[in-house]
Amino acid sequence: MPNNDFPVFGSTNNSLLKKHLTKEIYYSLNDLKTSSGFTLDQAIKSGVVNDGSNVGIYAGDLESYKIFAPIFDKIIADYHNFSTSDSHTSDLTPPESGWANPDPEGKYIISTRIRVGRNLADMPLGTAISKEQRDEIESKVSAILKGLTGELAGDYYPLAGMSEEDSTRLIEDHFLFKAGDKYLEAAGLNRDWPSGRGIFHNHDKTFLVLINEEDQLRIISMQNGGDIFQVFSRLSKAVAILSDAFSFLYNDHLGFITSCPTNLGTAMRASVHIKLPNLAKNMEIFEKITDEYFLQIRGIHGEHSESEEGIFDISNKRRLGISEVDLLQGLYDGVLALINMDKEAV
Ligand code: ADP
Ligand code: IOM
Repeated sequence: MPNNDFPVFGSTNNSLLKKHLTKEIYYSLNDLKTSSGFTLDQAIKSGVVNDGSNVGIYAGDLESYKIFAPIFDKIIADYHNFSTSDSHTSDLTPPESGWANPDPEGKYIISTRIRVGRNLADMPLGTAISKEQRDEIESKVSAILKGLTGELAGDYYPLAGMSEEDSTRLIEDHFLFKAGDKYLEAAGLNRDWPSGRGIFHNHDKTFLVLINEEDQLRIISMQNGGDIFQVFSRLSKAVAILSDAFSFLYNDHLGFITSCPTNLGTAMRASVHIKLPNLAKNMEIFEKITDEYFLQIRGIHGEHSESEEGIFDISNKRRLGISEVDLLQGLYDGVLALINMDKEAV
């Protein structure tokens, strides 16, 4: 319910929400609701109560991006360098030329992971969804996943009623949801926990789908080493199968629609866990290279975590207005530049 009070942000809050939310924008939008009943106060709660937010705003549905456009458009422009007249084109076809492994000797890249987010076209996003709708998604998506064959065949593990043994194993594999994540909690994404949530993974643990986390589907391909092309080819195959089975929320301006505006467009984050011992001692040069290639540095336990033992998570920062294939080319070029710089710094 709108409370008519302009939010008070903490002094350490550096979110894009705090940067762009003016009183004028707030008061022009705070009594509006989308058809799923989603309000501005719900959209911004995560960024207001969590000073560590990078962005701090979530959509409840596609309509949120239109009704609350005065704030979303500013944040989208800032994060993705993308204007209201730009359009998005997706390209998930692995290029015939492929990409060589940027670290053929396996000295730097520990693992590669590419994920995309997807949400169903006829549903509100997870922030505004009802328990019945969430449970329905789980049952439809898990049914398709259980029917996958070949390399993608595997098992589905619902969070509700999960055995101690499965839970321990999934935690050890770093596959389990971040239970109690405060950012998702404040965004309304943990309601009715753990009902409707679960994890599918193939037998080799190189293909995973998280159901009803920040997005309804997080489709993930990952493996040890730096073979970006193989990881992308597997992802592309899985996404094609799921796109035949479901209609996903998409439009020509914003691409694939996701609950967090950082993921709009490709909804893809392609990352390598990489050891750069020499660059780690000179973050100024490190960040100069990552900025040049539009890459983001995260810690090894994901967003909002720190680097450990000189290992970094390097991924594409932009996701909108540029295709999946072009983003991967940028990651490849940037990772190669980082490795070369680390070698020179010896
Ligand atoms: P997102 O799925 O939005 O990219 P996070 O940054 O929170 O989310 O990462 C989710 C999980 O994926 C974390 O546990 C992180 O350690 C793991 N992860 C990310 N990139 C890699 C990678 N290249 N290799 C192995 N694990 C990874
Ligand atoms: N996507 C999301 N988890 N993140 C950008 C949250 C935030 O820090 O604002």
